[in-house]
Amino acid sequence: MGNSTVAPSLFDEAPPLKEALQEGAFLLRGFVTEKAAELVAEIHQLLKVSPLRHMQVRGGRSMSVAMSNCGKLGWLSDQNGYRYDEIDPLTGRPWPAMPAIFLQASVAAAAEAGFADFAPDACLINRYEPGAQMGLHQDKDETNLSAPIVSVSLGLRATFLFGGTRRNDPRRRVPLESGDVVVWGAAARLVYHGIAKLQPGEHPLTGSCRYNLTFRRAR
Ligand code: MD3
Ligand code: FE
Repeated sequence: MGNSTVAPSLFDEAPPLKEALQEGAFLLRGFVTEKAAELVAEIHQLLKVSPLRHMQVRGGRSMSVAMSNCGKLGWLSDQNGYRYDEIDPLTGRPWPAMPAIFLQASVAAAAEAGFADFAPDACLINRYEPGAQMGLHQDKDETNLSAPIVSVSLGLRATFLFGGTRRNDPRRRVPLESGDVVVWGAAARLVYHGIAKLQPGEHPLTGSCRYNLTFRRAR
C-alpha cells in the first residue's frame, strides 16, 4: 500500500478566520465545523433529559423558537418574565450537565476572541424550524455583564441581525452557517440582535432545522 500522505497545503496551517463584526464582537467562521456532528449528537442526548419546549412570554404568547438548557443554570421565560433557574420546570429536575465538548469549544472560542478565563454556567439550546425567528432584543438577564456570550450555529443557515445599543440603531445582516461561532463581549455585550425568519431547507447534520447554543455566565 502506498502511504496516504498528501502534499502540505497552505490550508493545513491556516488559522481560523476571525472577523471583527464591531468593537468587541468576533465571528469565527467554521470554528466548530470539525466537531459539529459530535455537538449535534450531544444535543440529541440532552434533549432526551430536558426536552425542547416553546416558552411563554409575558402576555401569554409562546416563542416560535423551541428551547432547552444545559449547565448549572437555565434561561426561562414565562408569564412572570425572564430569569435563570437551576431547575427545569418541565421535569422538576436540575438541567443536564454541560457536556465537556460544549465547555471546551466555548472556552476556546472565547479565548480566540481575546476573552481569557470564560467560565459559562448556562447554555441555552435554541431550535429553529422554518418560519421560526427571534425578534430584536438585548441579553441583559445575566448578573455579570462583564463576561462575553458565545454562540454556536449548527445546521441550517440563518440571517443574524444586529444593531447598536439603542433599539433604533442601524442594523446589519450576517449569514450564519453551521460551524460558525460568534463571541460578543465588552462594547458589544448589550447590542440589540435577533434572527430573521428561518427559510426552509435540509442540512445533513440536523435535517430541517437550525440549532444555536448560547453560552453565558449568568451569575
Ligand atoms: C449579541 N440567540 O438566545 S445567538 C438568544 O441564534 C439569541 O439563537 C440567537 O439571541 C440565536 O438570546 C442569536 C448570537 C448572540 C447571542 C447573544 C448576544 C448575539 C448576541 C448577546 C449580545 C449581543
Ligand atoms: Fe440574544
